[in-house]
Amino acid sequence: LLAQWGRWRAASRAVSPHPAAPALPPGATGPSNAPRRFWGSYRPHVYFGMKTRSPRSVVTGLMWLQQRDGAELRHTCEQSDGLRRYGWLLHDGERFGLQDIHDRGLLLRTEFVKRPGGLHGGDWSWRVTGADGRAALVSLFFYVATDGQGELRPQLEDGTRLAAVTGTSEELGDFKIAFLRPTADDGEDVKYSSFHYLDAWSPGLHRLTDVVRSSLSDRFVFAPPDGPRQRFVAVDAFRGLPGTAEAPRSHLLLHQVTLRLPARVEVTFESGSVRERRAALLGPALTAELARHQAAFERRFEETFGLERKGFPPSQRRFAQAALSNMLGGMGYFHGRSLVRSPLHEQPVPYPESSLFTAVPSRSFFPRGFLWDEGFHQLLLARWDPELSREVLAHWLDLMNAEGWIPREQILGDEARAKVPPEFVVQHSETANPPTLFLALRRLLGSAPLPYLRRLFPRLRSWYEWYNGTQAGPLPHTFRWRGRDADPERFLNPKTLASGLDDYPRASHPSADERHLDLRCWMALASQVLAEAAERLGEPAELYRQAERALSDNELLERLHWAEELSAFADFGNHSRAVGLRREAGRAAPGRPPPAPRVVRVVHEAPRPRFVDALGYVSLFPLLLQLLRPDSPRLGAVLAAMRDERRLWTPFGLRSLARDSPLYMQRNTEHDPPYWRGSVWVNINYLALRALHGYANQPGPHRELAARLYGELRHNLIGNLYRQYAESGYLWEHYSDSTGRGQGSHPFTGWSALVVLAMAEDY
Ligand code: 6A9
Repeated sequence: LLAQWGRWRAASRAVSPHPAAPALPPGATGPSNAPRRFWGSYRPHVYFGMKTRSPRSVVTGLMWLQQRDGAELRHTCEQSDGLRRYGWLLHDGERFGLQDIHDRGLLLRTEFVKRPGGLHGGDWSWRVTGADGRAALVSLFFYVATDGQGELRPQLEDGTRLAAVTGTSEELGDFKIAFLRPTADDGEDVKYSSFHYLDAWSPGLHRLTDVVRSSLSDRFVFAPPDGPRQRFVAVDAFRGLPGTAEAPRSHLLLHQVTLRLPARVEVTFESGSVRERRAALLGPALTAELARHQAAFERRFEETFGLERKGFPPSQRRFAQAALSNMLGGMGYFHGRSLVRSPLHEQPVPYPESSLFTAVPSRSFFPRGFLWDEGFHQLLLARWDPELSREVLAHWLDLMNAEGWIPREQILGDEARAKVPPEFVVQHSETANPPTLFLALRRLLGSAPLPYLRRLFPRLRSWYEWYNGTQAGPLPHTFRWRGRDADPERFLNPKTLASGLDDYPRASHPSADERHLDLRCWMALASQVLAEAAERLGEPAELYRQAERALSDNELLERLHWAEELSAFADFGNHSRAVGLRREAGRAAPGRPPPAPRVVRVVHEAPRPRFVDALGYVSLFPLLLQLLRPDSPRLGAVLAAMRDERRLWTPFGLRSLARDSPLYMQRNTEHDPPYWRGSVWVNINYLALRALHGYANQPGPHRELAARLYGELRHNLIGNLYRQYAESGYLWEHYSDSTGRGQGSHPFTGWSALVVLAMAEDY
């Protein structure tokens, strides 16, 4: 019985919240305590939309449709839309933003500006300006939708034009959203436009596109008095979603304007609790507000990063502004439950309901929170707005369970869930991810108010203890990522998703004897930062200092991780240096059709305990996190490997795996192309620059070499990211080590936006 009780208790701890007081006091992010950040563009997965930082927020959004054959309704950011470019060019993370969207011949500019006042986050206005070289017919759809609570009431003009929506909700009180008549640049009404509206219910926000799509009819004719007639598509009656039995949850009111461009449409949100309103935020008043915010942004950008001072030309400064702005404009507010599996659960179980305010790696492909990405994001955002960064950090720490674990990928709510294939949804409660929040915390420590730190501290300590307790390695002062791929026969090298470096080569045969160098270095950093935090708070710090000393002891580091045969630092484990993939005919069962051939791993040399013969990002960790002493006898070899073109050096940045490494650019299965096996990744290159800058500024035998590498690497990285942006319109997830071309998902203004800090030389 006791054993059973113990199991039950352990299982329930996996999905129980951490017992410490939350890092964010209750209500801290609501309209009374943080009115300036209540409304925001916190729906990074749509091209343009806003919501409030509340669990079941009323949302607003934009869709559009070019009225020509084969054109698609645009709404959520999809790579398959093939947009030439889109993203926030200016965004201050709080009050104002400007985005350009290039869709075939169409250019849409979306702008918003907020005006504080009242008790519910104030007012805001939108302006959407469209231009099109071919004066083609375009429809813009503006919508308001509820998410399980609140009430919306359509205000019709002439029975067809949705002129406004009035409403009430738990977080907003009373409000009114007005859709103004389209105007030309000079503010005059456009000559002819056509209006339609939709009033429908959806099973949830994740089905809004479907609801609109299934309400479209092509029976309409655009008939301006002095122009050609044209058939077009508009919302008609909602005919229901085929095959859904889901109960209605979202009330949707949508206003469609169809017109020839150029034209612009403005939308105003007015909060019922704003008592004295000077004038509506519209027309010339809106133009003036937008201009004022734009000027303030430019000034603050220069004060913060000094790129003009450093001599960057305007085009490169705009690139850097866009990188920062799209990270800020990509911030989301998510609410829901993760799905978690612990070793004690047979089935995944729901994690406690939680809210997360976070930046995201990619608005199109990964519009949700990722733990180790966030530490990198906050290196940049902490410079722009330390208070914002502190809030994000606190949100993440409040996701901790009773054991001290934070789930790696945050898929919260129906909209987030709808983007992820089911096999990727479940988070495993033994799986870690690099504790990069410590990286960000170190940047914030100096200016963080003590009461804030004090609230964070118990959680930081538990998090740290969780790593020490669950990711310990086979020997003292070693560490091992848990949760490597379970079925080694399926992969050339079983992946280590926990490390963040997914398919980076590790020991070929996962075992309890592995020692992972990157994790060891991350733990040295964590110990260091935790010690600093403890000292600032007057808490006992000696244990963390001891750990820091042991983990940064260069002799011990060498004994555990220096591979003489590689002349590099490395992982250790049960490893074969000769593995390959082979296509095998499936074994036919009698009387059955022959099964498809499958690819299996073959091991040509028996594995044995040894260092892993991979030279790449992992080998650099003692340098990346500056644990290697400037006078270390190994520093020269590490720098040489970095600078060597047959190994890590490329004209575009450092590649992830040496060109002469056995698994360089090898597929992991027939379906898994190489990922961290050669490409240039910006987060690690940023760490490399930071470290080189550090070594260049300390006395030591390699000081000059470090300075030279620093200059060259910075030049290469910035030059390539800028070139790729200018050519392709995007920042990318990673870059080809042979051509420099952007690869993977885009836009990716998660850690690739660290290029701004590299330009600013802000480490
Ligand atoms: C796949 C498919 C629409 C992989 O940037 C986020 C992470 C990094 O943390 C990690 O280091 N990316 C890197 O190796 C992207 C992970 C995406 C996984 C989800 C689901 C979605 O299909």
